Amino acid sequence: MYGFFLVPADFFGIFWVMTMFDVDKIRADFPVLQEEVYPGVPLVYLDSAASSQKPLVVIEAMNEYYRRYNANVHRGIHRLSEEATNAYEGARERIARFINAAESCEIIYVRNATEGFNLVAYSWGRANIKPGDEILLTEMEHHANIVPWQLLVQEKGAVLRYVPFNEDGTLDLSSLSELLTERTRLFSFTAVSNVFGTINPVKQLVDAAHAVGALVMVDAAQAVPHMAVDVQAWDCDFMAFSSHKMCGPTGIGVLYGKRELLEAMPPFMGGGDMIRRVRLDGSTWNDLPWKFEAGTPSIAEAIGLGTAVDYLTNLGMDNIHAHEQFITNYALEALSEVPGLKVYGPPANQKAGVAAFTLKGLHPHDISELLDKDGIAIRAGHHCAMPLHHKLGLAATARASFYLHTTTQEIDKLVISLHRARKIFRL
Ligand code: 7TS
Repeated sequence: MYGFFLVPADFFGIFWVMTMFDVDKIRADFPVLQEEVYPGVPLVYLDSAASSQKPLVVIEAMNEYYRRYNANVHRGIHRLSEEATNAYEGARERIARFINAAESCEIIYVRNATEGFNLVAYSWGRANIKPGDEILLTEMEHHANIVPWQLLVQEKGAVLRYVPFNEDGTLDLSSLSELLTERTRLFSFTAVSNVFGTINPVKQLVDAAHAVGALVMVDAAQAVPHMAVDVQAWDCDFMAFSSHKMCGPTGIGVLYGKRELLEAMPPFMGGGDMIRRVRLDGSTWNDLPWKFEAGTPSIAEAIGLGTAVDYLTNLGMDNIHAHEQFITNYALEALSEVPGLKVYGPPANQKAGVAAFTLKGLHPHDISELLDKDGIAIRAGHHCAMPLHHKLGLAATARASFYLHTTTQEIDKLVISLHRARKIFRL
């Protein structure tokens, strides 16, 4: 009798997500999700970790700029240029609010997260890193958060160290106090792994780094699109992310930096817009953020990113995160029923919407090719995380990744298609 009142532990969470978050309505916002990949085969897009799809409002905001007020920014004193400048700078204000930056001058437009890391490595790194200094990374980083530091330490005679990860794809923090010392100048790590999906304890790591006097850079490429991020709560010194993974266009990303650090840093690239005064024998620099934005910037793209931020804000980042947790939980359970399939990374409650997996007897590229015949887009390869795969003894994994528009029906299609792939290969 009492059983009547028993409900699954996550029932209310699921009920809440289903009622508050109208996925069908959201899907209607994305033109590409209405497409068929092959005749009669609708698109099942499970590759948002590589690049997200764009809602119509973002596409139209960029179109509108080109159609109605296309002009360069910060230059002409004419109406179009003023309107373009207002839209470009207005987007910066909304991005600052979105990640709770203290001031909008702490938002530097860059090309992508990769450029954010390179900017800090070249500008801050070359001014501050000396022989014997240490930079701490983790073994689960994307190449964008490894290679710029390798270039820097080679040039400076400095040292790179890495926090290892456990078998379950969480960071092994048992040796953190040996790795993070007074020699550490910077600890740069990802908030969310693009392979394991692990959500790392950012605040704890920031505090540990600050305790030894090191600065912190957070790779938020897989975090900002999927959950509420507050740079002041994290107290990170730098943070980078890409627009194209958060419903915005390619060609633009953000480097966040604390004002006093950015002010003390030399320019990254020289040219127009980043200067205050140029003489033949030398130049002085513009104020933040323009000191780091040399040349004509990606204007339409900044406007598109601003609109993407509005779109995500209206839906609510906590709602998006809750939906993705629900989908990830569903996906991990469904995938566990495919014989020979192994998902890498921690359980769903510690993980963002990423499921990297191998299927015994099938190469990840073959999996991806077979799934494509059913309209299912996943990624196969090392996902720009070769050191992570090397440690696992793998050359590649297949990876399905989820976003605000992913449905349980799409996960069911993925599982049916994987069963079909096993049959074709007589596994
Ligand atoms: N950091 C993380 C954690 C990422 O996942 C990526 C891109 C980057 C940095 C670099 O972003 P970009 O926009 O500068 O290229 N990750 C992926 C991926 O997982 N599959 O394709 C790109």
